[in-house]
Amino acid sequence: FLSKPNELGLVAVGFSGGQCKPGTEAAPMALIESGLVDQLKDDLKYSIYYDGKVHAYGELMPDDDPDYRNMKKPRAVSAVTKQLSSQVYEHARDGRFVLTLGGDHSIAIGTISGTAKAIRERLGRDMAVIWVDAHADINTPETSDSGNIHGMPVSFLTGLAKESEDKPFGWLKDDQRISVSKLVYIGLRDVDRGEKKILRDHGIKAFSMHDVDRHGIGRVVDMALGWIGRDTPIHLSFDVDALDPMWAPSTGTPVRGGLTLREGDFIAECVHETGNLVALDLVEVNPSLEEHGAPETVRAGCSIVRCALGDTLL
Ligand code: B3U
Ligand code: MN
Ligand code: MN
Repeated sequence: FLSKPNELGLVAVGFSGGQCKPGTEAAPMALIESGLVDQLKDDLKYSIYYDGKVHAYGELMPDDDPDYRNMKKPRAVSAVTKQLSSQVYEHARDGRFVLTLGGDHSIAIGTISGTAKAIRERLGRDMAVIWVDAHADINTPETSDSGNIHGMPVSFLTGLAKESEDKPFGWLKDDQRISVSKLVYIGLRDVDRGEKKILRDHGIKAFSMHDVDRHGIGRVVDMALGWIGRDTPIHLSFDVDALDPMWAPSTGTPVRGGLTLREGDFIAECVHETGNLVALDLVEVNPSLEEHGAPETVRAGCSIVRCALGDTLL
């Protein structure tokens, strides 16, 4: 699917408006400063297309951003993700792999809509999404208790939540959406009641930590990839809180009982091995929380990215 398999478009998104805790805007720089880009260039031999900026999208911030349909900061998140969507789209349209460093998980509204559209145009195919997370992030504005949009991106991306043209997220069109049948979760362990109903009602494929315990990560990944099917382009959206707080403590909503770092790396390695990966998001690293654990969390994030991009143990 990648017409230029060694070309990597990098987008650094310093945005934290999809939830209430400041700090995730500092993650892209922390990941880059810890040597990630140099490793992708020097060790994994990618040509990197990067504008050298961490985008904060300050120019897009509305003066006034009242709650709408129970969403917090709807206009800011809508404007940022719309802009990000076209940045990601341009890389993917040109046949590059797209790596997006977040930022909170609301930014996936931008990244996935951008790749979905580009892949449709280039290949006439629907893309699959593997969502690795402690949370399902599939609340609609109405089912969400928190109003935080980072808990809603999947509902907008699948069309479970929609808006009219002139409203926040009204820019999102069908050619930028994904099908619920092409969505697979791994790592879930903190899913709201309303979200459980959505997953059930739509028959969405989800592997919780219970499934990882029962079958082992090897079989879970095989089953997830089997569900997606061969020769389907894959966008991997990796929330660092999928990892146990032991490995990734510096994140907004840590949940105990998560994946080990090796299990996270293994998922990334296997998805790389399919040869079908077209884009990766790494989100929710927050270096200002549990600061003693921030270097560890950043290292874990870098490790996931390297594995997804083809780093091997041997
Ligand atoms: N499901 C809750 C909590 C949450 C979702 N994503 C994160 N936390 N990181 C919500 O706010 O929708
Ligand atoms: Mn998430
Ligand atoms: Mn999460």
